[in-house]
Amino acid sequence: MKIGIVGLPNVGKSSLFNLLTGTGAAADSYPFTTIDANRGMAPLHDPILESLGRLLDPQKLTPAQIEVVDIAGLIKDAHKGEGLGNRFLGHIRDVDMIFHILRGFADEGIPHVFDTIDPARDREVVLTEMALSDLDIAERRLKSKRKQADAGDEVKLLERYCKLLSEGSYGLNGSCNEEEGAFLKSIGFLMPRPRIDVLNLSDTGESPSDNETYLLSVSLEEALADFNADERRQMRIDAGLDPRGGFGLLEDALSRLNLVRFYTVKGEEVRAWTIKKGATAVQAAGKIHTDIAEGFIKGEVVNAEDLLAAGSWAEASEAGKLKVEGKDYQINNADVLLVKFR
Ligand SMILES: Nc1nc2c(ncn2[C@@H]2O[C@H](COP(=O)(O)OP(=O)(O)OP(=O)(O)O)[C@@H](O)[C@H]2O)c(=O)[nH]1
Ligand SMILES: [Mg+2]
Repeated sequence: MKIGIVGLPNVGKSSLFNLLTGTGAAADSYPFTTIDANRGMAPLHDPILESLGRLLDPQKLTPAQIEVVDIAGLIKDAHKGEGLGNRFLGHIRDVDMIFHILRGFADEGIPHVFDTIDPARDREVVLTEMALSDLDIAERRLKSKRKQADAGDEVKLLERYCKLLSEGSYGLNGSCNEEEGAFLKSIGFLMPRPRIDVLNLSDTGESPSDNETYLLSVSLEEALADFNADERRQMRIDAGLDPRGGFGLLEDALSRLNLVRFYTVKGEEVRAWTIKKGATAVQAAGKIHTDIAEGFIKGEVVNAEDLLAAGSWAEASEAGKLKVEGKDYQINNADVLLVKFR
């Protein structure tokens, strides 16, 4: 699973990428600092993993990660190729979900492509480019498909989408099922992806009353690095931001991507993984290693919450919380899975 960071130039995309992945991609005060996409892995903050670490005391605690792609800034007419727009839009085809960064911070030293700070206008500009790119694809395809007798369903789907997009309805996620979304993506559509709009604010706290966007200040997050979790939380609240900061954004992304976490304990390592909601024990085993899935005999499963409440494996087992499950067992969020395999 990959998340793409999208937005106008100079809005803080690479700064957010660095914050989430802990890397040092170039972030500078001129537009188009990023041309080639930056790719990195973002570790997922995980209080349950930390608690398992305290209980089991392994040598190594490995959080789950998600891939993040920092894409070059989009500008008006990107869909016509303006500012390498086609190439940059192309990077979006490669991701499963979008963080759309809107600039809410004012700073005279960091030029805005439209000179003024207006996140609602910026949102419209970027989403319009993505929608126009989809409409171009749809119109070209409709021309040929309308002549085909057996393409009626596709024509209907494309027409329905074109109507939504041209009405400026950008929250397309709910308006198609998974299969339709997968088809539209396979022909190059950009919009049928889960998206979170992120407003990158200054740290001085004048947040808009818009509950659709995730309120974050990348510069505040950078300044908070040396504070403890409670202090960080309080300072975000004081600044009118989401109290969870950058990690909360990833947490919301997991839920939008329908991912759950599970844990494995092997030797001296306790490790967190993500997997699609509804996945089975053998699919989870396959994430760990294909050999483990192929030789799968059984899984021993205890939910981390139960294990933590019981205080030890033995007590969890005594309380009947440790269960033996087969290949088809559906993984629940926070399951600890011990696979026996050939
Ligand atoms: N004041 C302030 N400056 C920020 C904030 N976030 C990023 N910046 C600064 O804004 C400038 C642009 O940030 P980048 O992260 O490079 O922005 P970008 O969107 O990746 O820009 P391009 O790659 O050029 O499209 C840098 O000088 C950052 O330090 C913020 O929250 N507040
Ligand atoms: Mg950048």
